[in-house]
Amino acid sequence: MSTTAVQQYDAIIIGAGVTGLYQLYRLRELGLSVRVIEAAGGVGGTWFWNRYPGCRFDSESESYAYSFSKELLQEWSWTEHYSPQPETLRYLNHVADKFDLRKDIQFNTRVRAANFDATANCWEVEAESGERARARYLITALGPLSAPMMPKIPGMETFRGTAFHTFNWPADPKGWGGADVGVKGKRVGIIGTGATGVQVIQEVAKTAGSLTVFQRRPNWCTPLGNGPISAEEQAKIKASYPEIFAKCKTSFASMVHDADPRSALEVSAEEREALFEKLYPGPGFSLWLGAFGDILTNQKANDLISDFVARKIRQRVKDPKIAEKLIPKDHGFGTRRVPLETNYYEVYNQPNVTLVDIRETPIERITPNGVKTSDQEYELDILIYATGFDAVTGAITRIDITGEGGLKLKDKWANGPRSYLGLQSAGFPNLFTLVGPQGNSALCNVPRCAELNVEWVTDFIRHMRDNQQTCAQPSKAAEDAWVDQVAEVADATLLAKTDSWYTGSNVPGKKRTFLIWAGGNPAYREILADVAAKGYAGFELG
Ligand code: NA7
Repeated sequence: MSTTAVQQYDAIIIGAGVTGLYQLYRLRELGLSVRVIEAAGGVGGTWFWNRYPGCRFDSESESYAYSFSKELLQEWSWTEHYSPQPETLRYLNHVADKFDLRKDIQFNTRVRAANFDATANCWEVEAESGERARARYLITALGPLSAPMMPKIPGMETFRGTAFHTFNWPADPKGWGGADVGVKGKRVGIIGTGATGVQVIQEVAKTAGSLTVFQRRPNWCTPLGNGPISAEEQAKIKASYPEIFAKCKTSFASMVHDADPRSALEVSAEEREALFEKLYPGPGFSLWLGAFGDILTNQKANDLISDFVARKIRQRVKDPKIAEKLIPKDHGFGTRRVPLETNYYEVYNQPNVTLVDIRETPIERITPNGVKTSDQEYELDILIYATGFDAVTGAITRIDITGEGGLKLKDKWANGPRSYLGLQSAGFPNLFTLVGPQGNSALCNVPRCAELNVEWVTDFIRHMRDNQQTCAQPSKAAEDAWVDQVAEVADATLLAKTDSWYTGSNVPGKKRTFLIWAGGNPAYREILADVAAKGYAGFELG
């Protein structure tokens, strides 16, 4: 972007993470002039920011790789089955270099606003610096979890130690990971026990003098089953990429795990227990995605698996009182995102770790010295907020997006997002929201659903060009029907009944609504293909 002349492009992509990089590659291939605008100082999105110790994939590394380049697949060797953040960031930088993507990316530039100019049929994007640029197509590639959320606790600004959100963990100036913030021997507090908290707690507990975990609600965590990839496994992975990606295409969450099609209620207790035992150690989401198909739709089936995982927690945590605090009582297994772990529960057997249940003894304020609950003050040197994100919609609505007739996207979405296919919203022509709300973004192995989104949008833009069309937006009827369908599909699951970031209920004041397509990726893929085959049915093209 420029402060002098307003630069014009065919497409502007916001975000240079996994999705944005691939969209840039595809649109450039199509011959479009493209500008990617990125707030960070480098590529990588979620992997650029989340540099906290313990941050790693919950997807199998090989299933997370970009699938579009055979050469890339063969030259890159993942070292662990669940890649740690520094390696993933190195991978994404390798991709950016290999395909010469950086030349079209403007870093350190945060988009403040985007306005649709109906007369010129184009979007004008404005950065926080005041710089502007214009393009026919505006594509958000912001990721579902990129708007970090700090809690509002009285006194936060008075804390004299070091405090930050996990998303903003300081970078190691000499490497791809996080800086050593001096946890060793120190008094550390962590607020939050979601997937992030569970990862960082295990690492910090290794060296902290004392670690106090402030838990509001526990989650059901299961073993990751990580390990190094041997030379033999590496060769096998590289020889079987087509099968790996084919498998992902047919699985619910675009992962290598497939649910057992039987009901948990139709098999004997012994058979059920044997399957749970087999899947519990991992790898990855084996138990969540590989157990019986009805555990996320049938309360009785869910009770059985929840009871199994509760027993595992009781076995692993020595103090029965602490074990009970770590067992969720307000939701069943898998109805919120399952954090994966290696020794999470054993951490609470360590003498340097304290679990504070803040529903029993709420945090009253942050003091200059630490955290004051209704029970006592915990003195801390470092306070880590693992408090999550304004997920799925937050990163989009934080940008002041104005469509036709002055319509603001955040006003339109005030009662929940409204889109067609998760990709466009009526009144916002030529704005595409990749891995956005009501799409397949977050119940998915992100690169797989990102590739699906990117390839579909690229084909759509090609179709428009080939048909001399310059403007696309969904009809109101198509959008209304999709909003209803997303709700209906979600309502058939136990996930919609549970408070989580999937429903937006983790954000104070956010309208509770299921934010993502919960019908699985094979169905979503089919719907997208069908819409395209019918000449982009449901879209108004002009
Ligand atoms: P999550 O899963 O939203 O977890 C956030 C955690 O922070 C969770 O335990 C929250 O408790 C807790 N939290 C949030 N606000 C507060 C306040 N105000 N006080 C105390 N505790 C609070 O975010 P993550 O970053 O762990 O994971 C997000 C996704 O990233 C994850 O699912 C993966 O897909 C990757 P709560 O449960 O709301 O009671």
